[in-house]
Amino acid sequence: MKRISLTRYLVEQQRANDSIPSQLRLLLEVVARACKSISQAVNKGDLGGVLGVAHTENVQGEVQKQLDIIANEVLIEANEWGGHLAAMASEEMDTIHIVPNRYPQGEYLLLFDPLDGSSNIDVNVSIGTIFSVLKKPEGSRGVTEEDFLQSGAQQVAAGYCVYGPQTTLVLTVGQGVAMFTLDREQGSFVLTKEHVQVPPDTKEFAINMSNMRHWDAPVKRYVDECLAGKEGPRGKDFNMRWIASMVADVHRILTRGGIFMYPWDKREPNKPGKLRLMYEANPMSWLIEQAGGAATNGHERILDIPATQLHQRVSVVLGSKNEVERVTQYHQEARANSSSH
Ligand code: P6P
Repeated sequence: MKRISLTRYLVEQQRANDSIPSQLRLLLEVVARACKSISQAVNKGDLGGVLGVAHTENVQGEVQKQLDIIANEVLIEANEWGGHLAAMASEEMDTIHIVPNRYPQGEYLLLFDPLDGSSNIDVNVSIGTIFSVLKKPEGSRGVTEEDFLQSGAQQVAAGYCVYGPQTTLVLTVGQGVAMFTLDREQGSFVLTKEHVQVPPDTKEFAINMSNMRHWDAPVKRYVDECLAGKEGPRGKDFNMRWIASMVADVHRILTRGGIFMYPWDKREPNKPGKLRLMYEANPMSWLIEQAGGAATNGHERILDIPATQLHQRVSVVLGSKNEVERVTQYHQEARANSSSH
């Protein structure tokens, strides 16, 4: 494969598929540059004096790490002057950030989790930035939070940047998934994989096992069958991984297959799940689907779930298609049984 830069890839995609209007290409290059800056701050670690907590809380009531706030500011500052965005939304901000009047407003909306996996920052485990791009609804004057409340199927671009042994940007604009590795000598992202495909079957599941006693029956059934291995109903042994960084777990699945689950559990019955729909589940689900995998909340396709709140949460089951379909089928069987009693 040609080792071409992100810029050349986007220009050639534009020429081939007309799927990347120049304003969207500009936006994606700005986001990539912001991820490069975040990577440098993350890589400094203690040397940069940016580890540890910031003694503030975000809208989720989670203690913020200094790097959470730094990453959020890098993305805001990088994106507000370019004229391609109308507004931004972030896990770290209560409400949307409208592009200030001193800059021209564009037609795109950018949503992001600036640094996902924060519990791993201080222990030098992979973390990442997740982003999603929507178009501002036609004809709406100004921009409001309601403009962001679109289903994941409306995304025009989605991706993440994983800050691990390599810094890798993973992106889709609806023409499949491509991966770009940061060449630190050049200071540019270089195409290292394209037409990424998730194997439809897997022997590797990812879930936080410490929550087992709180799971709903279909999830318990699925995991019990994996643990039963060769002698059990699946007739094969399974391996388990849980990095507690969605970006790292999804990157592994895009690279070698697997199933990732953060399901509803009975600890907080009114909370549909832990992960956020708009800037975690939707972008990751589109990437997985674009790579031939599947993503549901146990019952329905995540990308079809209506958005009602900016920070709404959702149950997530995503990865190798045949395994996601099995878990979803177990949920449907359980629902059918409960309604027939
Ligand atoms: P737990 C990180 O905080 C995150 O939002 C995802 O990146 C990750 O998959 C999940 O939460 C980890 O949650 O409960 O295992 O710490």
